[in-house]
Amino acid sequence: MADKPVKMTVNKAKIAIIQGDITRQATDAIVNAANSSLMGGGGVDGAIHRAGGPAILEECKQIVARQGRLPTGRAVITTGGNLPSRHVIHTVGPVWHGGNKGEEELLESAYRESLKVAAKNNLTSVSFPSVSTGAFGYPVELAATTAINTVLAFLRRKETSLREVVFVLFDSRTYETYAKALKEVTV
Ligand code: AR6
Repeated sequence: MADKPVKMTVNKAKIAIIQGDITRQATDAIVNAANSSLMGGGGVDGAIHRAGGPAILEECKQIVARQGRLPTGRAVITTGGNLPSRHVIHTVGPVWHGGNKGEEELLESAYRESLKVAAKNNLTSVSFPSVSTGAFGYPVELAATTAINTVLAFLRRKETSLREVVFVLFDSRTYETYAKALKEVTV
């Protein structure tokens, strides 16, 4: 099951769900589940900075010097450094506080703003990790539904440069949860 990609087409774009390491993805951009400091961290953030090298952090520092910390739900783009993807889109998902602190809207915003940045830069393909469901504690089932619905709504609303959106899930439980969520919207 885990090696069979789950796919769906919307407008001219394809959505795919795969299990793997996002730092190995060769889409135009990969999305980083960062924090507001943009100074790196653990989880997927740490993996991206390790694999991409110092050029990414350099650009993050310049962004923070220019515009301050990145608010939750927003996104910025940098080089991909040594990664196979040319760019990294850094977004900040919400910390889970039980669900009554605007978490869902903030998670929607993180995905939507990342897609907007990708489209604005004329990118054709972008990969997402499961934003907020690691250190930030967002329940995976809820996050998967919100992530997929937000991407679908964005792609349905208007045609953009985007032709491929890939969710790259690290562990099998997260992969299965996203695959189920995509299959549920298909029917
Ligand atoms: N490829 C794909 N997914 C990955 C990878 C990878 N190489 N490594 C981890 N994941 P997290 P968050 C998955 O904690 O919850 C950082 O310290 C992981 O298994 O990376 O948004 C930041 O600096 C999980 O499913 O991000 C922030 O401070 C998912 O990525 C904070 O953590 C997200 O887990 C952000 O927390």
